[in-house]
Amino acid sequence: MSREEKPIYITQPTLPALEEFMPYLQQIWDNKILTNGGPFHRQLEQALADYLGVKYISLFSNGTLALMTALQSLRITGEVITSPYSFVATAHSLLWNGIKPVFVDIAPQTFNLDPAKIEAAITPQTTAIMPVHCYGRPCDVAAIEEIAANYGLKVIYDAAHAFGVNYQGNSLLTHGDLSVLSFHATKVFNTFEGGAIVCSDAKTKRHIDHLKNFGFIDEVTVVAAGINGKMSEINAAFGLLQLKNIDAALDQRTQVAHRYREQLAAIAGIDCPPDAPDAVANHSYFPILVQPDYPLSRDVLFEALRQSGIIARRYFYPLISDFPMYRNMPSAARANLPLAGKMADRVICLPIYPELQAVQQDRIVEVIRLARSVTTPS
Ligand code: T4K
Repeated sequence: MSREEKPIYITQPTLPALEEFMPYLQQIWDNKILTNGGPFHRQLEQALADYLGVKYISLFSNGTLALMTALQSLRITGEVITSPYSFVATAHSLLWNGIKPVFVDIAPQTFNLDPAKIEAAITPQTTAIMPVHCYGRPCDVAAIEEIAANYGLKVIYDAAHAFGVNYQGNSLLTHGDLSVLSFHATKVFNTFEGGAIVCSDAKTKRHIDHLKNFGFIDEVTVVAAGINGKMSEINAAFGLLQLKNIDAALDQRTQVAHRYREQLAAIAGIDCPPDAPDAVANHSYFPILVQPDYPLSRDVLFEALRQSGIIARRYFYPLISDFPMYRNMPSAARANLPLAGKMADRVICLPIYPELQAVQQDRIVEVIRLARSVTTPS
């Protein structure tokens, strides 16, 4: 990396001009409602439900608390089938609820739970499936829902990556009992920190809203052991402003993704998994697979990128099931998760975000092209 070249991170949050946010702050300062379901909170819930094409949304202070509350709201206990190929929050939300995660392998094309392997993992203790739409790529929702119906299981999608993804003509978030979003700084749509639960009926939303506010239904009545998961007015106001620019941001991501595809197609040993059929992608991540016919290993290429100031990430390596709190579980054995293991060992997520410039992309692709001649450090 030359001295004038800045590092390129896997992502950079899209931010509006600061002046545009000032009027929102002024309103908060004027009315002094900072949290607990204020006007911006209510507006953002409605605006997001409209934008995403879903019935109900409950905002949260982050995606992890939303996942934990989603499990509480459906009274999930015992064992839950989930993917090892995800961010740790997926399985941590289960452990924090005293639920045992049962890891099932992923399918080759989707990076998501392989429905063909789910049934074998169901036991009398299984109460739910928590699949992940990894990188925003749709799970095989039809197959998962059929299994859930046959066995009387709930389905909670970890849709942290799936903001704005459409599948077969509808929002991907309409599938399952609940879907959970993250609005973290690194996500397609961010409110600094934030998250949400999507549901399809008013009663469930009411219950979730009680749970995220300590279980209060009025000043003197607590109906459940709830938690504090509320989004603040600053985050909600920021979300409203962000929503104005989201379509442009998604378009820019699409252009970045197309450019990578065109340029990387010529490099042997680098595979770009195709976008899912029937889906309008959000290009939240751009995973490449470093295959055995590429001259360097994944980790050597990853290092070469770092040395050139390109801070790509190996999402999702290590697998969740390899972390200490999970690795002794029988379902965590690598032999049970061959495909997830293979992907975790081969994947690199390249930088992708709306402001990523063509020259920066050229620089990234050039490193991948030239790294072929880099000698492996001993
Ligand atoms: N489920 C799934 C499937 C998830 O992927 C996640 C979160 C969750 C659930 C939980 O949702 P939240 O509770 O987070 O709402 C990041 C994010 O922290 C995490 O939200 C995300 N998944 C995960 C995939 O990625 P790190 O540890 O890799 O982030 P970090 O801090 O290294 O940031 C990555 C890069 O982004 C930095 O190198 C620079 C850039 N960046 C980051 C931040 C925080 C910025 O430019 N500005 C920033 O403010 O986990």
